[in-house]
This record gives sequence, C-alpha cells and structure tokens, in this order.
Amino acid sequence: MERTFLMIKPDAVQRNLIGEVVSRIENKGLKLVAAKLFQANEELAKEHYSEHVEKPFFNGLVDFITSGPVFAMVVEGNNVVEVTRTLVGETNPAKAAPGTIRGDYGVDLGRNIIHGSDSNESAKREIGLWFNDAELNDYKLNNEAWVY
Ligand code: RTP
Ligand code: MG
Repeated sequence: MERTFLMIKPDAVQRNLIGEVVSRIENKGLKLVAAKLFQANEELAKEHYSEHVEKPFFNGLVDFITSGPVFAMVVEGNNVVEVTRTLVGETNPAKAAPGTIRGDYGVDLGRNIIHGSDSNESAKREIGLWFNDAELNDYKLNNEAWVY
C-alpha cells in the first residue's frame, strides 16, 4: 500500500486547525500510520525543501517552517500521493478551489496550511527524513465491529 508524508505547517498549528485538517484526511478514508507534533530545526527544514534551495523564497520558507511546531504525518492508502495532493489543493491558497484544505483555510502563498509529498519518490525520502522506522505503525484497520 502506498504511503505519503503530510505536514500541517506552523500557521495552521498556531490557528488550532490540526483537528480540522486531520479530520479531512480521516474522512477521506485514508489511514494514519504515524503522527507527531514536532519542532523542526533549520537543518531538517533545509533538507526537506532542498529542491527549492536556489529559489528566492527558500530562506523565508525555512524560517517559516522552523518558526513553531508542525504536525507531521504519514498516511496510507490507494494512490495516496495523488489523492492527498487533490485534497490539499493548489500551492497558492488564493487560487486553490473551495473544498480543498488550502482553498478553505488559507489566503497567503507563504502560509498555505499543509505540505504533501508530490510523488512516491518524494514521499519515501520525506518519510525517512521526518520519522524513524519505530514510529511507523504497521496495523490493520479492523473496524467492522464499530462501523455499519
Ligand atoms: P509543499 O511542497 O509545501 O507541499 O507545496 P507545493 O508542493 O504545493 O509547492 P512547492 O512548489 O513545492 O513550494 C513549496 C512551498 O514554498 C512556498 N512558495 N513560495 N513566494 C513564492 O513564490 C513561493 N512559491 C512557493 C509555498 O509555501 C509552498 O508551499
Ligand atoms: Mg512541494
């Protein structure tokens, strides 16, 4: 089963939106494999966004991501990278469709609520950066006794 890395960014943590965002992921039918409230240091933030190192917004992005705790998650499901990118919406919240996380909760490009891996390759790399193997929970959802 495919996995992806999602991270609720410091803006949404400060706004007490963790529950709202996690609810959307759960309601979609995806499975949480790992989650933690976590303060990233500069080294981790730079490595996470290393593909953007040459961009003019890189330093500001690293400052923002390290400005407070993030809520990091690993989520599992069929085609989960594409499904979660659709759920998250376009990079710029001003253009993101209503109904998407960024479209419903964000306004500014620099503060766009959540990160989601953009490919299976990125997902593997990012899961390895943010979590160790012991934090990844292999379990079966066995909810037939509670859901009808
Ligand atoms: P993310 O990696 O955070 O999930 O966002 P994304 O794939 O939708 O967008 P990406 O191109 O990877 O950009 C990473 C983050 O950099 C900030 N950004 N600022 N000032 C700018 O022009 C600019 N462009 C991008 C955004 O916060 C974006 O999420
Ligand atoms: Mg990206």
